[in-house]
Amino acid sequence: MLTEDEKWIFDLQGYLVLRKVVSDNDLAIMTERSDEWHALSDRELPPPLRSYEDPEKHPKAARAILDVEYADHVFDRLILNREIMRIVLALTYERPQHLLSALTMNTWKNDEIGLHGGTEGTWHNPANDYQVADGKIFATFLNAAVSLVDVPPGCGFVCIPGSHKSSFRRPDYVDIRTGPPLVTNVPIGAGDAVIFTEALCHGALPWTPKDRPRRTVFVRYSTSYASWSPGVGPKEEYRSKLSEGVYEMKKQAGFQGPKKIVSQLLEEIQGERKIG
Ligand SMILES: O=C(O)CCC(=O)C(=O)O
Repeated sequence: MLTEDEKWIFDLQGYLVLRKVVSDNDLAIMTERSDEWHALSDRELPPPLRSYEDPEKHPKAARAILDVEYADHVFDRLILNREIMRIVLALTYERPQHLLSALTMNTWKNDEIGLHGGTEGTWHNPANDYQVADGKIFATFLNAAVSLVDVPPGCGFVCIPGSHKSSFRRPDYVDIRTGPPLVTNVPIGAGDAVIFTEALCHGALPWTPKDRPRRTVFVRYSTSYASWSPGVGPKEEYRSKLSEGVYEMKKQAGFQGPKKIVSQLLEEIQGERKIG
């Protein structure tokens, strides 16, 4: 499902850039929803939406609104986006679980996001693992950062390419502003996605445009049997708000056989590829 070039790039860098994974129509709906919900306080959000950190208590933190897939089908659809799935299915050996989607807004007033992740001290962590064997890549915790806006150079996602394989402690003087060749900024366009292993050391430069915010949907997946956090899964009381496929994608499952939705996706993606 990954091309040989994509395998080479992902293994070398720890991330891939996917161009135009979201249609203009879905982009417009997501942007409208983002502006609508980010204008509300946490108390006013339609349940089960909530912020990762309450903006009243953490006014400088970029606000991430969680569980948006329960409130608009456009975010449910994004979880099973075929281009993202093509990569996630391959990297999890076809045993994925959707963990969390976060509709995030960064303005010029928000704090930067320091470097975090990386394998320093967490090598052999099964919940955030990275391995290569038999010509295949295996990663147990993935993040697809789908941008709803054009991100200019010097803003947004940064990472240390290759750090997902590092075995040594990062020196304290290396930070988000260190720049190339160590720290790479990945500016992308509206509708593009950066998909990365959370084992990659990454962060974000401050958003500088004052006339518009950065809007991103971070869609996180793990393997369905070695999950990053306990107790994640679909919210049963809101089950009717999800498509059947997303409901199943959110469930924990063993490694013995693929989920029904995974078999369907594989058939569709491989079928599309053959026809294409
Ligand atoms: O804002 C960004 O691009 C970085 C986000 C991040 O660090 C994360 O989702 O783990």
